[in-house]
Amino acid sequence: SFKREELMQEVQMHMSERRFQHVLGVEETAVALAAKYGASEEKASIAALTHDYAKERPNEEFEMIIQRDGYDQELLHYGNAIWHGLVGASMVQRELGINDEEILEAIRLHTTGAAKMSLLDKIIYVADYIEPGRNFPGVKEARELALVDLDEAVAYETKHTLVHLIEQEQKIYPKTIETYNYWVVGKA
Ligand code: DGI
Ligand code: FE
Ligand code: FE
Ligand code: FE
Repeated sequence: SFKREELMQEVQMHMSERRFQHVLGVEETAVALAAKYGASEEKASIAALTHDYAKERPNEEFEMIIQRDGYDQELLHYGNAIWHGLVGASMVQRELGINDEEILEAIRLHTTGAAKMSLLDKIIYVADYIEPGRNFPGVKEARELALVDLDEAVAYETKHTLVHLIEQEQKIYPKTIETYNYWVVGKA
């Protein structure tokens, strides 16, 4: 069975104290959402604890893995924001021995979302956005939506993240657009 303390220690060693506190906030939030919406609380805990595991790895390491492991080479035009989940999931698998495909997929999708998301994917995506340490205009509305309708919370987060990225003239990853088209514009 799942050794939470061991996993926490391993994660803590790979990041700043500030980021580790974020991870613990995501875990608390994800487990609560799992209980509310009927997902596995254990999977929510593991996915939350590991979702930002790779966030402090050097760019060179991501670039090496993207070139070595058959990822779309277009990924090289992005950066840590996109790599730490999508590519980071492979580091979680290799280094922490987590082989549960539902958990790995939730880690892969936690930054960009996707049109097709499992309940666990949505929980991690939303928990990352609303954990107690987050403090930005709109977080209160996002927290309220998450308690009422998880899909509405996904849509809210997606729209507001995209607006923010465009205001900053950041490069938009195609998966982020896919998420917006599906969850904000329409599921038809
Ligand atoms: O890792 P966290 O800070 O907890 O949160 P995250 O993984 O959800 O997001 C990391 C960053 O990625 C955040 O600043 C928003 C940004 N992001 C999300 N979608 C895109 C993106 N950045 C770019 N350039 N393009 C995207 O499509
Ligand atoms: Fe992240
Ligand atoms: Fe996020
Ligand atoms: Fe995070």
